[in-house]
Amino acid sequence: PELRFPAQLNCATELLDRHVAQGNGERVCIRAPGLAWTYADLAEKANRIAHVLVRDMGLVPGNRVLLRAPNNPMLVACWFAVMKAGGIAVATMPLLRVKELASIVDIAEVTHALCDAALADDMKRVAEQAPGLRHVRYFNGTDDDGLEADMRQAPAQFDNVDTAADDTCILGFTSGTTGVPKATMHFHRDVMAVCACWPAHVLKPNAQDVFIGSPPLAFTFGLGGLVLFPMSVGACTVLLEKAGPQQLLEGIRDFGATILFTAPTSYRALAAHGQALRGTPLRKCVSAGEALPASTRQLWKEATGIEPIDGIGSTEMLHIFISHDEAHARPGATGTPVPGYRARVVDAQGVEVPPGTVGRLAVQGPTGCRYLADARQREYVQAGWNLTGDAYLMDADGYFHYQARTDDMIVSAGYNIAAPDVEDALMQHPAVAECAVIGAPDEQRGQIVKAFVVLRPGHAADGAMAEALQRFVKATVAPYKYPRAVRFVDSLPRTATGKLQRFRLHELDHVALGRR
Ligand code: 3UK
Repeated sequence: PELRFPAQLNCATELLDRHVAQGNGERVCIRAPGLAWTYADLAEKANRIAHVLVRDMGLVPGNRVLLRAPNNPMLVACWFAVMKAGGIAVATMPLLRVKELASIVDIAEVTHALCDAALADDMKRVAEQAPGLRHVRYFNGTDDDGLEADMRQAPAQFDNVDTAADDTCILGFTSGTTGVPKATMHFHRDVMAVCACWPAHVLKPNAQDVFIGSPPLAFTFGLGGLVLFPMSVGACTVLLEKAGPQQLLEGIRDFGATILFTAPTSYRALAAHGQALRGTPLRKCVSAGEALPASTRQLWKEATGIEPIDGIGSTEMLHIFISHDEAHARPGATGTPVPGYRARVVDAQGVEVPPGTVGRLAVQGPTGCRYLADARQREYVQAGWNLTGDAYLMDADGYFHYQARTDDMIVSAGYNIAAPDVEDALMQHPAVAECAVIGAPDEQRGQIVKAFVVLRPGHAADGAMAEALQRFVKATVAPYKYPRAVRFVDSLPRTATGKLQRFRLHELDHVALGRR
């Protein structure tokens, strides 16, 4: 489909004010424990905050506004206020601390901040050492000089800034499992483009749906799944400040959620509550952030009767670009390009490889990578194609199968081994709760497959277990893929977005061996 947008476009007008203008202002937009806001409520709050930003905090279009809160309704109101005022939202994960925040403020040249009072300590320390960050307001606190006090003095109506469709409105920081953080720029039209692609063609939600999930709104997976997509169809979203398996389960039950967004790890943990979930109206389950192993897909289907929808997206592309609907699920495959996007697998020179061959994933579509002043732009975008850093193969039917991050392919004694293949095999063993596989340096073989395993309660982490797991992998996948080393750990290192940090396992491996 060809996407056309008018030259002037403000995504707040389209996603929020449109519902009020069309007479749907009384529909419930956001729910949270003990709270329900209609579209009209959210619009009014966003209008008042926009006035505070412009009138009290001196915001001008193009200023970067740091947003900081757990997933809650005020964060959404602040996000739309920034859009309305023509600012650029720089949302930050609640888990980040002073050092990371300071580097984001620096890279994004942040001048304004709206922050949840619960996260004020770190924010104050960052503001003290950042001379350019002049205006900070706190919300959800008990102080009577917080953002809410200013909002009461502000008008309930706001004239949205007449932004150009290609004005930047989001600076999304990559969750980055390694390296210095990069900011990705997205325009108002990019926000509308992702709403017109994956949800319209794959998820197909309706105004009666109730969305719920775990990804932080500072992660574009969460922003899309829990704000943009529900609002693009006039549906309701449930925001949970803490969204572990238990809170998700309760949230789905209490709010009657119908669409769930979370990551594979969370599906594995939630599967234990399949019986309870079968009694809820839950009907669609979206997995992204990491590959969904075939074994996890199977586990979830058996537990709940629901076929999960996998989708690969990235901060650079803003949202999901390869996925499948329930009728086209293939175990072990991410799916086919989302209508609007093209994808192919290329070699090191950028030449397309034949079906069945592992290579680098290249995608293009209405959204794409624009790093803010970063040399890595030339690595991600080559000849108009976005190279996501993932190794994939396309089968004869055009389905894309995830292999590994390009730099996570293991080469052992000449064999190419994709770590996720071994992880999927290990995860099918009943004693394994979570696992991660890396290529550990080895004199003889170059690399050996090494597995870090978290056992389920009641299993002994001993040599017999290690051998049992090795035998199990040999019997499940090609025997040369079996982990020659197995190490038992209590938990796996993950980023704020729940991604496995394989580089930390490499570090752990070095320390354990006394190297470095
Ligand atoms: C990996 C996947 C296999 C892959 C994201 C949906 O994850 C998101 O963005 P990030 O920038 O990371 C991007 C990288 O994560 N990945 C994500 N989803 C999958 N690998 N199967 C998947 N389904 O390496 C990709 O390059 O943190 C996901 C929507 C918006 C997002 N920002």
